[in-house]
Amino acid sequence: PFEFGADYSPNVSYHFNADVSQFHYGVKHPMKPFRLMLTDHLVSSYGLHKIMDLYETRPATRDELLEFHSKDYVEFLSKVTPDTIAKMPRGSLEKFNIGDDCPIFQGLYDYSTLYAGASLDATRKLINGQSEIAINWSGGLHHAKKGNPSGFCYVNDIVLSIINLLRYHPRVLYIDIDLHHGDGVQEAFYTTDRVFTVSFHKYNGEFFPGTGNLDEIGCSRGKHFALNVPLDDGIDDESYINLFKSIIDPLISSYRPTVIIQQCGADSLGHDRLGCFNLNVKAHGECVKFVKSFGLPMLVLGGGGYTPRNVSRVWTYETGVLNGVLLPKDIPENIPFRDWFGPDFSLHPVLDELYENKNTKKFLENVRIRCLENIRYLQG
Ligand code: VJV
Ligand code: CA
Ligand code: ZN
Repeated sequence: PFEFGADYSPNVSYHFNADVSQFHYGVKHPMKPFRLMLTDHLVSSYGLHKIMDLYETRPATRDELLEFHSKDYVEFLSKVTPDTIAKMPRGSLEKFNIGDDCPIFQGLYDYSTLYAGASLDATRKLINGQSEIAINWSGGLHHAKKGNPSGFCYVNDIVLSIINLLRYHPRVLYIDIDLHHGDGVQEAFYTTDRVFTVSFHKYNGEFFPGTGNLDEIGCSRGKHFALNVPLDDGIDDESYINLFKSIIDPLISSYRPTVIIQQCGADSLGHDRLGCFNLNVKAHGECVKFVKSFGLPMLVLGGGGYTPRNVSRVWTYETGVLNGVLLPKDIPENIPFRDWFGPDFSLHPVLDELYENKNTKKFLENVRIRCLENIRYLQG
C-alpha cells in the first residue's frame, strides 16, 4: 500500500489504546476523542501498523501523575464524576477551573490516565533504546497545570514525559506546533536549562491562553531556554516552513539536545474549527520531517485539532513521514468511516483560501531576528 522513500526508516513504536477514543467531553464540545479512532483506522488502512511496533497502552498510575501534579488535584480528578460533583467540597469547581473548557465528564480520570500512560510508555521505549521514534497521537495536552486543568487538558502528559526523560537525558528539546501556546510545558521548565521549550502559535495577547509573547524567554538558570514564536491569522505554508526551519536548525545545533519531543497539534491546519492558520497537511508534516532529519530520538505527540477528518489525515501522513514511507494520496478503499473523507477522498485536500494572511514579510522577519538573537545566547 506504500513505498519506502529516500528518508531513513527508523524503529518506530506506536502507542494507542482504543478505549481513549470512547470518551466524550460533552455535546458540541470541540474536543472529540473520536478523532483518535479515525486516525488509528486511517493509519492501519494504509498498512502502517505492519511496519511499527504496536503497544496497547495502560493507564498512568496515581504515583506517576504525582511526579508533576499536586496531591489534592489528583485526588479531586480521581474522585469527581458527573454524579458526585454536587458532593465535592464547596468551591472545588472554581478552585480546579472546572467549566465549559474543562467539564467533568463520565470517565474523566480513566481518559486522562490513558493518554498519559501512552506518553509514558512511549518515553520508556525511547529511554531503553527499543524505539528511535515513539508516537502517541492521544497525548500532547500541553495546557494542564500542576494543580488544575486548562484548555481541554487535565493531565500534562508532556511534562510527565519530560520529567522521565530527564532521568537519563541531559538536554531535552520541546517543539510545539499546535495553534495554541504550549504554556503548561513552558511554565513547568521555565527555570531550568535542561529543557528548552519552543512554541509556534497564534498570539495577540487575548487569544487562548494569552501567553507566549517574544519576551517570554525563561528565567534564572532557564533564561534563554524558552522561545516563543507569536504569529497572526492566516499564515501560509511557505512562510511557516521557512520560519520553522530557520529557527529549529540553529536551535538544534546550538542547544545539542539528546532527545526531542514534538507536539503536533493539528489545529494549526487550514479549515480547523477553532483555528485561524492556513497550513496544508504537507506543510505541517514538513515540520515533522525536518525535525526527524536530525536523527535524534523523538517522542511525537498529538494535541489540538478540531476538524476530525483533517486531524486524522495529518497524523496519518506524519506517521508515514516518521516511518520514511510515501503514502499514496487516495484514501484506501477498505477504511471504516470512509465517507468522512469525501468528497475528495484525498490525504491532501486543499486547505487554503480561508483566512487573509495578516503576517507581513516585515513582521515575520522581525520575529525571526528576535528569535535568532535569543538562540545566539546559548553559545555563551
Ligand atoms: O478561549 C478560551 C476561554 C474562554 C472561556 C470558556 N469559553 C467556553 C470559551 C472562551 C476563554 N478557551 C479556549 C481553549 C482552547 C484550548 C485549546 C487546547 C489545545 O488545542 O491547545 C490542546 C489540546 C477555547 N477556544 C474555543 C473554546 N475554548 C470553546 C470551548 C467550548 C465550546 C466552543 C469553543 C466548550 C464547550 C462547548 N463549546 C459546547
Ligand atoms: Ca504551539
Ligand atoms: Zn491548540
